[in-house]
This record gives sequence, structure tokens and C-alpha cells, in this order.
Amino acid sequence: MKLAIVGATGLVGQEVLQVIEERNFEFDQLFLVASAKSVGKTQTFKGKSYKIIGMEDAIASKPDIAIFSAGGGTSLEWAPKFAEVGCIVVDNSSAWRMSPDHKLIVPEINAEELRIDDRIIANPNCSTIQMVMALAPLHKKYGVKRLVISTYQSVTGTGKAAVDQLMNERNGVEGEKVYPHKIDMNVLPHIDVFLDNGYTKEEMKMVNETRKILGDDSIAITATAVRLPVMGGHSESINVEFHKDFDLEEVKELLSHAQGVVLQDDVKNAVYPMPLNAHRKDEVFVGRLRRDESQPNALNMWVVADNLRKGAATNAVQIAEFLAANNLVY
Ligand code: 11C
Repeated sequence: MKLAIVGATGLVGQEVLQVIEERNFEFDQLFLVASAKSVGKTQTFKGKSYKIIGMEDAIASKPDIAIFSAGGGTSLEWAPKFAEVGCIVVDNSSAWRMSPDHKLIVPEINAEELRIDDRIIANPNCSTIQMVMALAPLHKKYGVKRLVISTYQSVTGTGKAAVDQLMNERNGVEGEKVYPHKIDMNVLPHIDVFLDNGYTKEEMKMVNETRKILGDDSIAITATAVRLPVMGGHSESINVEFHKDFDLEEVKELLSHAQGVVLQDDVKNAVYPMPLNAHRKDEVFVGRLRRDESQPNALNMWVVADNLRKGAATNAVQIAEFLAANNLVY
């Protein structure tokens, strides 16, 4: 099996390498692919040195699976060219997510949708992945009717330049600005671009991707996505209204048994999910579970995950693992 990591030098690409090493993902050959400015540089993986190659060379090597973390424009242009040579692209960008011809996969929820002829498979947005991981087990039992979400998102979601902006501001150093305002000591209710309806693209991803993954277009969803000077992961306050009533202890029971979900809900001992603890972890952490006393059948929850892990790299590697384990690679 020949594996290519496209966008290997970015924050997500680097995390993909870390995850495949930790999970011992098996392959025979590895190609590290990046933009022209990185081609020719070397990267060490498991003690072996790899030369970074460009797109054309990667396609000529005919990889079986390519994990793309290189942005939407790159993916729109290059993913079909990889697919043409028989490669399965697992794409971390938003380019293919809402296309009716492409699957949007969170393995714990809908990997069974994958078929041998899927050539470009979309990885959802990080803020969507962690939310649906917490919702899916409850949706099955009670039926999600409406979601009201506020996110508290890490600068790592924007990439390395944003981490640099935060650190430069903190250290009083001049440097490139990727946000329209200062991010240190601040909160920006602005992630991705604003759309005509007044929402941001990030907020609308949460609406549209959630419906597609849970397979239910009737779910009412509204979101406010917010950037914080935080590093370890994204946090979300989720108010969920169900069709059926629930028992809070049963909700905890369902979540504590859900694959990839960890319940951290012991407020008496100040135990609840936090990005500092989620950093470098593959699971989604859920806590602050409580009934919304203002509304029937409604629950409040707090969900945290490392956006570079389950929100991006881990989910993509899990998709690749599923393809390999189910003979969907040829
Ligand atoms: C952020 N969620 O935190 C974004 C990053 O559509 O894959 C991922 C953007 C995407 O800024």
C-alpha cells in the first residue's frame, strides 16, 4: 500500500504523520507532498528521512491513498488528478463535503456508507466532527430536533501563521497578522468569511455538514463560531432539543459507552472537558450535561476535542484504516 500525505508540512499534515506513527498505520511506501517552497526539503518519519515531493511526482508514484490537508483550492484542482490514477483521496478541506456525489465521513457514525468506487472522500470540519460524535448516540435514541451552538475555537484551526500571530502578540514581537484584529487577550466572533445571510462559512458548515452526516435534513441548527487565544482544541456549548424526552442518567450511560467519546462530568470535583487536557488526544470529551429547564426535551452539553486530532488528522487516518481493513483499496 502506497500512502501519500499531501500538505505534509502544515499543522494538520504534521499531525497526520504523528497519528499514523502512534496508530502504527501500515503501508509499504510513504510519499510526503507539499507546495513548491517545501519541495526538496527533508522530513524524518520513524527515524527515516523522506524528501518532500511535488504534486506531479506524487501522481506519477500512483499512491493508493492520499490524505490531503492542503486547503480547498488545492484539493479542487489536484484531488481529481490523484483519483484519475486510481488513488483514494481522503480530503480534509471543505471542497467536496457538500457535493452530493461525495461521502462525508466520521468513521464511528457512517463509515458503512463507503464503497469501493469512492475516490474522493470528505473529512468534515473540525467543529462539526466533535459535535456529531457527541450527538450521534443521542440522535439514535431520542432524535435531534434542534441545535443551538456556540463554539470557542483554537487558533490552531487557522494554521501555523495564526499560532505565530498569537505568540508574537504575547511576546510583543511584530509579525504577520492573519486575523483582522488582535487575538491575544481577545475573542473574535468571526471564523472564515461572512456570507450574505450574516453567518460565517464556519457556522454554515456546522449546519449543513451535521445534517449530511446524521442523515437528517429536518434538524434545525443555528451556530455562532468564535475564535479564542487557545491552543489545545475547540470547545462547544451545545443546546440540543430532542423529539423524545430523555433521562439524564441514560444520556450519561449512552455517552460513556460511545466509541471515541469520553464522559468528563463530575462538577463537584471541577471535572469537565478543557482544551488543555484534550490536546494531543484522539477522543471527544463531553461534560456539563444538564437539562435545559427552559424547554421540554432539551439538554445542555459542553464538548471539547483537539481540532487537529479527531477534528482533522485522526478522523482522516481512521477513514484510511477503514478502507484498508475492509478491502476498499485496490
Ligand atoms: C477553524 N474549523 O477552526 C476551521 C479549520 O473547513 O476544514 C478547518 C476549516 C475546514 O478555523
